[in-house]
Amino acid sequence: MLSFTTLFVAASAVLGAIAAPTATTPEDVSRVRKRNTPNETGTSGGFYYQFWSEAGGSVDYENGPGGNYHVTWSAVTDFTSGKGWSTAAPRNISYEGTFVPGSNSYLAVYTWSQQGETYILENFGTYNPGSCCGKHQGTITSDGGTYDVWLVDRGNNYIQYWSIRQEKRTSGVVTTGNHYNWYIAHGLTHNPNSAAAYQILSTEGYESTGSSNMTVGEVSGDSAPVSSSAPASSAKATTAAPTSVATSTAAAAPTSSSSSTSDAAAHYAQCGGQGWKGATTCVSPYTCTASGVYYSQCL
Ligand SMILES: *[C@@H]1O[C@H](CO)[C@@H](O)[C@H](O)[C@H]1NC(C)=O
Ligand SMILES: *[C@@H]1O[C@H](CO)[C@@H](O)[C@H](O)[C@H]1NC(C)=O
Ligand SMILES: CC(=O)N[C@H]1CO[C@H](CO)[C@@H](O)[C@@H]1O
Repeated sequence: MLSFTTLFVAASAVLGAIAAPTATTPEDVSRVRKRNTPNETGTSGGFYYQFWSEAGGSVDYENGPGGNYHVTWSAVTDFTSGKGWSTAAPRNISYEGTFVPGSNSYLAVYTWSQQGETYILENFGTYNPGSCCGKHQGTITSDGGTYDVWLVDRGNNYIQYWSIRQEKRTSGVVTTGNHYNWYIAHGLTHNPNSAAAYQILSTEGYESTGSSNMTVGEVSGDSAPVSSSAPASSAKATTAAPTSVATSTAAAAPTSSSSSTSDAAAHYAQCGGQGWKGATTCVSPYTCTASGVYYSQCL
């Protein structure tokens, strides 16, 4: 860990000096579309996961328990990875963890389709993808923040919508319907709810070095929340270029902190509301907080 940190600091110093011109080069359409053939996909801890990497640099992706995944990368060309669902919906998605983005990396609720992509960007590195080549569409106020909405036309009718949160964060709830409804009302040609091949909390690195350890979940107003207590089937995908630095994963199975608390609801999970029959207490240190007659949540 120490050597990785040292390496990361050194690498980001170098990238900081030289990365600006290349980081603003948008990915071409053919590269983006290739994401439809993920190098690895499957189910882990009750969630769909997706890992895709273009050759170049090294990436080490590992599924953890429940909605957890962990990824480290070094001088990659481009990769996307993360956990979520194999179809998109206007879900309320919770996430929390650590994100060390380096120069150009994205932490986003991400959908992919043949017609385009949507990024609800919660955090990113020194490079803001909206600054490159998009058209500003307006702003969305949601989940305690303000998002700048950008449309990026990749050509051949391949459209990206980006919601870029002004207040970067590494945990919270994303009310995706607020974004998708806005996009559709403003002329998005593909409806992510029906067109997307998957919807994940994505950690993406593009010509950068960094690390991310995230846990995703779903907050639902009318059904039991997805809990992250299921024991993990730990799957691991690694790509490495010849010159890559070995990023060893100690692969210590994370302790399942929520499995012993089946009577208490997890962070962000529902814990009350009219008609609610599930847990009404929260795991420490969270408090059951009412946000209306129909819904209380562990915050
Ligand atoms: C998402 O949260 C909003 C309130 O923030 C609620 O109105 C809506 O019903 C929720 N949607 C789902 C699918 O749980
Ligand atoms: C990811 O974070 C969780 C929660 O802090 C921790 O238990 C787990 O060990 C971490 N995983 C890795 C691979 O560092
Ligand atoms: C590491 C690896 O095998 N990466 C491949 C993932 O799939 C893309 C095509 O979608 C290839 O270009 C990469 O080489």
